[in-house]
Amino acid sequence: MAELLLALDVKGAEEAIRVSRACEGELDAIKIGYPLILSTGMGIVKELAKSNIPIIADFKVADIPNTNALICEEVFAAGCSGIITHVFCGSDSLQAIVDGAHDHGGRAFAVCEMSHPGALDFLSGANAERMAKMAKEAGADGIIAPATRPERTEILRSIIGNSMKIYSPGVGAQGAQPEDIKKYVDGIIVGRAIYESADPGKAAHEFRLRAL
Ligand code: 3DU
Repeated sequence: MAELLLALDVKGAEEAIRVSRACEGELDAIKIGYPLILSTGMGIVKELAKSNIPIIADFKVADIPNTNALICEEVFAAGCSGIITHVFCGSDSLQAIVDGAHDHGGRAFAVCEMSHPGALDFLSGANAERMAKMAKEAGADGIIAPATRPERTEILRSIIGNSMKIYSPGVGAQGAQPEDIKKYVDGIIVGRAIYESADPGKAAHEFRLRAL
């Protein structure tokens, strides 16, 4: 059984609140990223968190340790309960995110392999496997691995074991189906197939059932 995370990549507070309200009761977490935050500011986090749903900041952080620690301070002060970071900046940068999240009672997730075709240029294969090992060693709470390549996510699962979570984007608009990936992961991440739907609540309900 996999959780359902909504990738709320809409623009503007009004649309974010409309979609999140429509999906209330169907979601395990909301993932926010640059499209929403750049259009609304971080104040939207407290608004979304009013319905007691965890908010995960998908900022794919990729910087030096000090900057990463400063980013964590802002993300968790704003009310997020998780943060997503890149791993390729190295173990010290990754550790700053993991420690920054844990110091604030939050969770840290590491992007190991991405779901789009261009991921095969760098964020896949041996690089992804190495980053999964690094994420485990750093004490990350989980990794991000692709629903579009279940066979790769299965390999990454074998590296990190069952005590870490895997959240998996690529379901819906990018072509993967919940049934392809649910047995390897703890949660599926769905964006456009829910928020662009004429009835986001119904779409979320259907994805939730298919992820069971
Ligand atoms: O394709 P969708 O609209 O379902 O959105 C997928 C979300 O997951 C989106 O926020 C994107 O930035 C994020 N994501 C990936 O799609 C692929 C990754 O490897 C990591 C994050």
